[in-house]
Amino acid sequence: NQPLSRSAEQAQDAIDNERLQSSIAALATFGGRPDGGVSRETLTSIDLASRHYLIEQARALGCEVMVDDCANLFFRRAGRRNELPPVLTGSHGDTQPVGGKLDGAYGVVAGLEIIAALNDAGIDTLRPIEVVAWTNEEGSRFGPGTMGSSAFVDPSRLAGYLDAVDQSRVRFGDALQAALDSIPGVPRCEMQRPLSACVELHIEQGPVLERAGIPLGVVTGIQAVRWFTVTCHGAMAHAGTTPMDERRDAMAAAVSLAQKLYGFAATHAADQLRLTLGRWQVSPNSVNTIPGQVEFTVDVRCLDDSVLDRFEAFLRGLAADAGGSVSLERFFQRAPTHFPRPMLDLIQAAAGRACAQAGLPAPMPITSGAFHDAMYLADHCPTAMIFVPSKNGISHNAAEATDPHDLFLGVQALAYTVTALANQ
Ligand code: HGY
Ligand code: MN
Ligand code: MN
Ligand code: MN
Repeated sequence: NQPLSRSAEQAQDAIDNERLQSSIAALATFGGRPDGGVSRETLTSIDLASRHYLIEQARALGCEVMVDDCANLFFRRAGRRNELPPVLTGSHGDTQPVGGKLDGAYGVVAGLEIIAALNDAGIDTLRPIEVVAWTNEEGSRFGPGTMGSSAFVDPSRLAGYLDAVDQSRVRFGDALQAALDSIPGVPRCEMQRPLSACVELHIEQGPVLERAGIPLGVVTGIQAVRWFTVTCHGAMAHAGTTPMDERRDAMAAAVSLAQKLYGFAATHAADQLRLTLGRWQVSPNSVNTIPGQVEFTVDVRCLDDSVLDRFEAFLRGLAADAGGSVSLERFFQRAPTHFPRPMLDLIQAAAGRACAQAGLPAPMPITSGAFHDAMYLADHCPTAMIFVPSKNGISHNAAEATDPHDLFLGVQALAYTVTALANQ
């Protein structure tokens, strides 16, 4: 298989680090913040502007551009046998409300850099290669997360997403239609299309690789995740006149419920259960009115799904014991994902070559604490991920950063992997 790995090696060696770093910086200007972070929530006008920019970049590389019903953008480089299912790489284009330059964006830019490198080196591949920018991976503006990739894999999910609303009551379906209308010249493509394989390059967003001093991670899987909305119902009343024992204070109820959930998490620290009560909405949110309603979100994760079953039973028990004053909705649930061994072996070889060439330690296997679009693609085709370290393990924070050389190594590893897969 000399020609196969030969062109994979050529692709790896053709990655241009300077062009890569400047492409990352250019995409980061869309929603760039004074503190160095990026605020580019899904389908905002800033996100739509970044999509126009990516379309221009892809067209300048000779790519065909397509969009599907969930506004997932695909940038396609033809193969010798164009009718064969493509190899897909890329990631999500949206960020957290206060995000960084790399979460998602790095994988999209990496895909375009690989296409530029293949063009430079005059390498053609048997199969087409596609780079995707998924819609709404974060789930921070409209819940749940990974809407684009989950709908691509199972289009029947899209209808259930359309009525999700953001904090200003904008419907996802309306934002989606506006996004599609904003790129009239881009042809529509089918969802659930056959893919021969998918590889996503992403920052680790945690401290493991950095603490181990290892520049690349072979992602073996992704932990389970569930999201809930908990709503505590009380009665608005006057803060000054209402005796403490005559209140139905929704905040008092929410705080006590939250404490019980943190208590559950503390007793399951050994299972590495992770609990985040990230978004709170108080109504009427007035300094001198007893809250009539408090709604908060629950993000709970664990490698072991049975621990999340126990958490959910505990939470539902608390709601049931509250005599109708607590309502609960689960709006995101994903069991653990495991990537297939043959894909892990290929990534180990690809990443291993990049590290060896740089005189750096070999890649290590790592489970992802963050969820990714790849978790749904794994239901659709052979899928895997490559990680680079995050400085101080920080992400979902403006200070998110990765050593530029690690970013370069990651794209080299991805280039080998994608090119090898596109020649199989
Ligand atoms: O929340 C997550 O795990 C992903 O980074 N959106
Ligand atoms: Mn991400
Ligand atoms: Mn994220
Ligand atoms: Mn992701």
